[in-house]
Order: sequence, then structure tokens, then C-alpha cells
Amino acid sequence: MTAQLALRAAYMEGSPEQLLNSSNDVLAVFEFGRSPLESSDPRHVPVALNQLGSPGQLEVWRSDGPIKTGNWDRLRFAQGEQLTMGHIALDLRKTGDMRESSRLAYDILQSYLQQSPHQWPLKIWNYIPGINQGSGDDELYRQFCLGRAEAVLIDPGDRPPLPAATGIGTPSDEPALQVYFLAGALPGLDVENPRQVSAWRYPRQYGPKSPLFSRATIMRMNGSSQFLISGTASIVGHQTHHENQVANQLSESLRNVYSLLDEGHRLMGDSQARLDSDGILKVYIRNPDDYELIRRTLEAEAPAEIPRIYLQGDICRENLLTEIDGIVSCQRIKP
Ligand code: 3EB
Repeated sequence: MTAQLALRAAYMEGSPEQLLNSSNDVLAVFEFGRSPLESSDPRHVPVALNQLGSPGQLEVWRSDGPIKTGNWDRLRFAQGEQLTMGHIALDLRKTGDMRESSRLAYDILQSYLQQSPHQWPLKIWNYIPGINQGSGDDELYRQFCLGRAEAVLIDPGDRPPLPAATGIGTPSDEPALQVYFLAGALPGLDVENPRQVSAWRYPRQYGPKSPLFSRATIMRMNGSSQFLISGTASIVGHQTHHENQVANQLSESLRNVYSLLDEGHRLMGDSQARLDSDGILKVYIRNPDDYELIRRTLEAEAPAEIPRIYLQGDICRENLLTEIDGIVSCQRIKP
């Protein structure tokens, strides 16, 4: 018998209200193409990225309840028995520049987690308006990384558990910086990618403060394991590969995903993650014109059974055209 997954993530059609009321185990409903400032319920998380292809899909997270919801400072949360989802949307017209807003978002996130029974962030999604605006170290993504590093009181050199993360750009006229997360009572098992330099070790050329995230975390909970995959792009070592070649960038991103899953298998020994119907993938695409090519490439190179959506979003380096993240489940391997 296989244990029920701790986090049941799926793409569904319907209205957010309908899905929020469909059962008592809903931790979050993500609605794409809307400003995060329009959240109607603590479990309703609008995301300012337009969906490409077949719009109208909502991402639904379910977990064992009862689910308690509430507000804490500017953070809204839904807390189940084993997992908590929390989200913050800061209106950049009121909170100051990107560096200050990022620091504030992470200050709020940390002070919330400190008093929560689920203290460990397992994965954090960062959706950043105008991510590539500004040049050199003034680029908004680099400023975001600076603010995050100022708030996060950890030295990655000590090898503390780091959450997995995604960092993607929303339209430059979107008013809100959005940060949302999944947290649990125990830290995840960090997975780094042998094909890539760890992000926290990136050389100075990418910015004054390195991004703080692990390439993936494995969450182990009531007999099941799930792999939370960070935003994965066409980066080998620390360098962008296949500049201006979007299909090749997607293939390289997938090679990085498979490499991460293999590394996870090596670390777990008796368990292996697979891209199957228990998982989900999100594919971020900078130029909407690339959608068809990306879709066909993914169909050729990833199992058909894993649900996926395509979102129009900017990637944190100007020369990256696409990125993938996802949540996939792990199967125990019989001895
Ligand atoms: C990369 O591999 C691509 O700043 O939180 C991926 C995942 C990326 C998370 C973040 C950035 C972040 O460096 C960019």
C-alpha cells in the first residue's frame, strides 16, 4: 500500500471559490494572470503570470487538515496538520525599492516561521516585477537577492538546510512583489546538482549577494517522499548554455532536472523520484512566441503523464529564455 502524499498538487479547472469550497483539505489555490494584491481568502494566491496554451488552469494544493487559516502581519497562511502554505504580497509603490521590499518580505516570512509549528521552509517561490530592469548590480533581480541576503540570517558556508526556490519575473507594471512558501516541521533534505555550481557559490559576476536556495529539497513525511524542484534553467557549472536557442535551453534544463532526480536517488538510496501523474511541472517562457516549440520539445523529452502548465515569465538572467520547476513524488524501490 502506498501512503497518501503529504502534498497533493494538481492543475484543475473551475473558479477559485468553487475549488476553495470543494473539500476541507485545500491548502492553496493558485490563480494565474492576476495581481497577488487581489487575494480573496488566505488560501487564494493570485500570481501575476499569464498562462500560455490552455488558460484557466488553477493549481490546487491539498494536505491533511483540519486547515487553519489566518493573517500574520502582511502574510496570509493556511496551516494543515503537517504543512503550512504562506504568502506575502508587498505593494512596491508603498514599501520602497526592491532591496528594501525583499528584505521586508523575508523579515515577515522569518518572523512568521519562528512562531509556527512548521518552522522550516521547504520551498519558496519569488515573483518579482520587472526582474531584469536596471543594469549591472542595479538590476532588480540582484537587488532582490541583496535584500533577501540581508534578511536571511544564515551563512550558507555553514551548510544549513536551505529551501528550494523559484525566482521569476512578472510584468514591470505589476505593483506587487510576491513571495509564497511551503513549510513543514522538519527541514527538507537538500539536493544540489552535480552538473551545476551551487547557487550560493555563484561567482561575483552574477551580483553582490548570491541567491540563497538549494537546487531541490526532499520532503519526507508520513511514509511518503516528495521532491520540490527549484527553478531549473540552462545553466551548466555557473554559465548559461545555448544562448538564443530556446529548445536547446529547455533540453538542458530537463537534463538538469534528471540529474537532480538521480542525485536525490543517490542520497536516499531506497527511493527514487519520477516525473509521473503524481507530480506537476511549471514551465516558464520569456517570449510567448516560443510556446509551441517549448511545448513540442517538452512532449518529446518528458513523460506524457506528468501534468504541466506554461506561464509567461521573465527569467533571472537576461540570456535565459525558459525555466522549469516542479513537485514530484518518490517511489520506494523494493530491495
Ligand atoms: C539559477 O539557476 C536560475 O533567486 O530564488 C532559480 C531558482 C533561479 C531560484 C532565486 C533563482 C532563484 O540561478 C535562477
